[in-house]
Amino acid sequence: KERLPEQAQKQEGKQSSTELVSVSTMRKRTDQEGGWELFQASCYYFSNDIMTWDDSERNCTGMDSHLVVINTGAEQVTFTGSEGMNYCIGLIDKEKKGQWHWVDETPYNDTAAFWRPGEPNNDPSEYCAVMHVEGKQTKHGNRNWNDIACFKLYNRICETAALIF
Ligand SMILES: [Ca+2]
Ligand SMILES: [Ca+2]
Repeated sequence: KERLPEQAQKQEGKQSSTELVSVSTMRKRTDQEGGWELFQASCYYFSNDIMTWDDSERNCTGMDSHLVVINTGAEQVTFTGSEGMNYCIGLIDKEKKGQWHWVDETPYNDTAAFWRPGEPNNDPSEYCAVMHVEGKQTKHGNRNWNDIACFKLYNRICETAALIF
């Protein structure tokens, strides 16, 4: 985890805690620096490639992280704004019973869930979750999660705690 303190120090000056960075900006920085984007208490990685949900989670854990877990409304807001892409998030209904679980064991809380209206639509084949980052807080505002078929290929956002010493 040595990269994290270094990354955190490097970016400390360039980002105030109140600044809201658009997902496009975060993604661009990830691309340019091939690294991780610091926001509040976490570092995020935006993939360029697409994978199934399982492979996405495996890829994140291989980098000492996990698919992004949305803990607060503020964190959710971080991932809204112009893009038009689907990203796997760390939410899965493993037993296909309509019971959602976060990959890091954070308790799933309906009141801190940001499903698009009408989602999850509980289609029998849809038990993995993505967020669809769409342009300019459109009609659905910050509510951009969708349950999707796990075998389909999507981009991903990995998250790991920012270690600042
Ligand atoms: Ca989080
Ligand atoms: Ca759906």
